[in-house]
Amino acid sequence: MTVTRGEAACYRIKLREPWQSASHVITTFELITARLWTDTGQEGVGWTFTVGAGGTAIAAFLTDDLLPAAVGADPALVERTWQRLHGTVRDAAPGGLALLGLSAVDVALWDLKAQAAGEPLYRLLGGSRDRAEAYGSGINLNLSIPDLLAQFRRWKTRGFRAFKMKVGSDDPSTDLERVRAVREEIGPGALLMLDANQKWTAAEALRRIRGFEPYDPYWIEEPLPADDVAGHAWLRAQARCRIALGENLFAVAAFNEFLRRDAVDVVQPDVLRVGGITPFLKIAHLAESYGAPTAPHLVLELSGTLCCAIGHASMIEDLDGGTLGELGALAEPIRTEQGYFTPPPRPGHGVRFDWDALARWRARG
Ligand code: SMN
Ligand code: MG
Repeated sequence: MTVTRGEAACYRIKLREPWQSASHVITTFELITARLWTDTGQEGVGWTFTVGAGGTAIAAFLTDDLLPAAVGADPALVERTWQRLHGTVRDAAPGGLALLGLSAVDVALWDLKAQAAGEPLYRLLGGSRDRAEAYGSGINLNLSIPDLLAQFRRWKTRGFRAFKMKVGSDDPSTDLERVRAVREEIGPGALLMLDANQKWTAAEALRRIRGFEPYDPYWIEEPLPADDVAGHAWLRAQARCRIALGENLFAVAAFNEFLRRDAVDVVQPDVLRVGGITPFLKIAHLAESYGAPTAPHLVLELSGTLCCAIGHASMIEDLDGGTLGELGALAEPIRTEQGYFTPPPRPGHGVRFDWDALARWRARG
């Protein structure tokens, strides 16, 4: 099987409601797709995303550089192709937009490889389990307490037992009031994760975490700037609370540094940021060797498949309004049931886009 042609597009999907964290106000979800066709008539589909900027540049990078370089590739040799394409993008941009583009191509290649094998992708990648546990997640710092509690009640109705909310309000007492109200709503047994999106200094984070302790957070996510290894190591030792991070790390070596220096408990690689499935698996296996579980960032439809592949998985994130189905991008819905994701039973990753519905959001390609 040989790749004969590729095509990229960027879709700028306007959100119905803005998403707000301690470091974002997001109004547009950019979906960038990469489609590969083969001499055997197969189509492999990959994608990446941004939360508002850079999408058209990624599509241009794909169209002008990455997709032409992928033509002629044999999807069975995905590691070889990844290394070659990484060589193409490495000097132009170490990480960042280039790696997001490479992620889309890598996912399309794995989709083709699994189709050729006639297997759902999770089986080809390791096949550790048949379903993955998910948590309800909201980029919800802007919601009033009644609206926040309504969101949690919707998640409870859908069968979730684990939840994530944003913290990092300017006034610490605002955060405490919100977390207290949520803990009362979900009860003592449910898992509650708190995400600060890099807002604090180490000293401030320690003060804030002490305040959250009565509400028993399961993990604190990105309390400090994403690349501060020493700060996270210090905080983890002081706070005795699980630290989760990784959505803003790009290289396998960066994950190793956090693990090696005891600076993280739960790693959160984003498969569509780190360069695709090929490096994602290396990160997950590396983390396992340190005893750290992997809780993939976002991308429910693919993160679920990956958690069903790897040995030491935590949970996947079901972002309220942020799954491809909720964004109106899918021809066949993929959603969690009773807090669990089950991989689509067809060969490949099984994610089918609704190209006609997407057309109205088209920005470039
Ligand atoms: C998040 C922030 C910004 C975009 C997407 C997701 C968030 C999360 O940190 O972990 O869901
Ligand atoms: Mg986060």
